[in-house]
Amino acid sequence: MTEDSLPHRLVEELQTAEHIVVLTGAGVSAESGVPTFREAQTGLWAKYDAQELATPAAFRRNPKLVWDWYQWRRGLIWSASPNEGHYALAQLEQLCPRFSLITQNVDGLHQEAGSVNVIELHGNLWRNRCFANGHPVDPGGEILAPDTDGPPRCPRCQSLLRPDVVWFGETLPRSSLDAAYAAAQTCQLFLVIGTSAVVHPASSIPYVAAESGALIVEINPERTPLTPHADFALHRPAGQIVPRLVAHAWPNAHTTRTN
Ligand code: BV8
Repeated sequence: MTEDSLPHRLVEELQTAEHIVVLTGAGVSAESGVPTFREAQTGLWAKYDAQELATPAAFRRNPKLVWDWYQWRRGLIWSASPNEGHYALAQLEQLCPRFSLITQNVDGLHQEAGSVNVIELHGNLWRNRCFANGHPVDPGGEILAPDTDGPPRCPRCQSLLRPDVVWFGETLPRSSLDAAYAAAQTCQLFLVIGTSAVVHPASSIPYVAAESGALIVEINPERTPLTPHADFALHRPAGQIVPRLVAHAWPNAHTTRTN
């Protein structure tokens, strides 16, 4: 494949697949200016490893530190907008007969771009729940409050609030994981976009699709452990390549973007 050409067979597969499934990771939000999970954290957070902060133990040890880390991320994402890759995936959902979007991201940018059927494996950082009992607490103005003296308390049980995300060492929501595996087992085309493909159990889902006979497409500027197993590996940024794939497969489709 030259720098600019797209594999013809891939375009054909997009046009003929009954069910297309996409699994995204932080790389899909990179072109929106949201740092990926493994990029060196900036500023205050440079000395922390994200993987150390996104754990129940870290929250128990220092709830204010973890809460402020999420407030910092919320601020970054608040000022970010979906990019062309997000919008192209929202358009793809409208164009193919059956579509499932599975995301590891917690930023909500897929939904903001217009994606409807989104399976959030790791939750969503725009929601809160209480640490002790999981009471959902609709975030009010505090969602973007600057550094406070730590997390607010649950109005029902007074335990500390935490973001409604899945931390390392916590199990994923059963319904989301079951839906993701079911989609992987019934699709003809599985696109893996913007993920380092190392976090379990999300990283096992493409292999379930492959075992069920789906074609695997990886879109990532870097190689990952999945690359050798992909039928197509497009080492390009998602925001560049996904809109081109959609435009080549559906040349007469008009973009549905409203802004
Ligand atoms: C669990 C929410 C039961 C929080 C996140 C089996 C083997 C080994 C380890 C384990 C295992 N089973 C469980 C584990 C432990 C652990 C795990 O997987 N550890 C890893 C590090 C080995 N898993 C868990 O704890 C899971 N729970 O399994 O429960 C259990 C528990 C303990 C032990 C056994 C069983 C829970 C995992 C969920 C953690 N929560 N997020 C928050 O966000 O704050 S994970 C978080 O990290 C993200 O959600 C995401 O999933 C992950 C980061 O991955 P990526 O999205 O891929 O992002 P990353 O930065 O890594 O890569 C970005 C990629 O984009 C790069 O490849 C880059 O090249 C590319 N890119 C950059 N720019 C672009 C681009 N691509 C395209 N276009 C661009 N422009």
